[in-house]
Amino acid sequence: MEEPGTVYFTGTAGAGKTSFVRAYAGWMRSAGYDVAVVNLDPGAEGDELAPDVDVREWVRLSEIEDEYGLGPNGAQVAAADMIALKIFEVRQAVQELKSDYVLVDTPGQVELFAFREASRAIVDALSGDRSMIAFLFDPALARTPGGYVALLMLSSTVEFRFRLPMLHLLAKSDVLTPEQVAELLAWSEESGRLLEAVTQLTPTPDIQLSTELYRALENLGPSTALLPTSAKEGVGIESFYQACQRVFTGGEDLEPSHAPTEE
Ligand SMILES: Nc1nc2c(ncn2[C@@H]2O[C@H](COP(=O)(O)OP(=O)(O)OP(=O)(O)O)[C@@H](O)[C@H]2O)c(=O)[nH]1
Ligand SMILES: [Mg+2]
Repeated sequence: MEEPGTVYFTGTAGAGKTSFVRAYAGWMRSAGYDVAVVNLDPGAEGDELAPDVDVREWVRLSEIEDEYGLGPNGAQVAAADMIALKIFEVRQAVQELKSDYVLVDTPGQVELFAFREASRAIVDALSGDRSMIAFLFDPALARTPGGYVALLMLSSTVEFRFRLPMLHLLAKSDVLTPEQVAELLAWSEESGRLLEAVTQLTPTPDIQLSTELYRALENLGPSTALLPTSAKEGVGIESFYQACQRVFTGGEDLEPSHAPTEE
């Protein structure tokens, strides 16, 4: 059997990861795709995601906080180590579903997820050859040039840590005006537009640092264009699917008989 196409959804706390996974899984299912949703966030509250495999069955943040007297961040660190110890059970649960696609919602604190060795062990165990990361840009952070550069740095760090192909999504694009969305797209697509914005709009004391950071990113090579999405309004979902397909199969559909409907 061909390996499933696995997508990890990451981004800063509250960027919209869980909402997007939910909306995307709903769209995929209604289009006839066989998809499994995995919750890797031991601190997730609520069950609106309705994951098929839920790491909270093995490790729950609230229980770790109580048992070890830890705060939320200390508990997240301990939880990542505990999940790593259980990861082969989690992997077996995912494999038993035999799904064509696996969508993985990750913990809110991206820095805890990205920097811990345990997370790398977790991602390594769950990833086959067809795995990628979707990094969600929170519009509240992305709309200033300095914030946008900072998110690019963060996404590059995540890409560097996990060494998987990455797509950049602009989450919650419905909270921005069309002009603001167009400006962010220009920053992501047109060489020099972001630098221009950084030098023109950043408060003077921050210009040099933002410019240097921008240049460091530029030296790493071109980054992927930003894809505007909205879980709330169902924007960009099909485009995201197509972008994933290009990463997984060079554009081929896994199930041509289940062609998705137009957005
Ligand atoms: N307007 C709008 N709000 C959204 C959208 N997606 C998510 N939100 C809101 O943004 C907040 C955070 O959404 P989540 O999906 O929980 O984000 P998350 O990244 O999973 O959050 P953590 O796991 O806590 O880091 C919630 O109040 C959502 O209702 C969207 O497309 N548009
Ligand atoms: Mg979440």
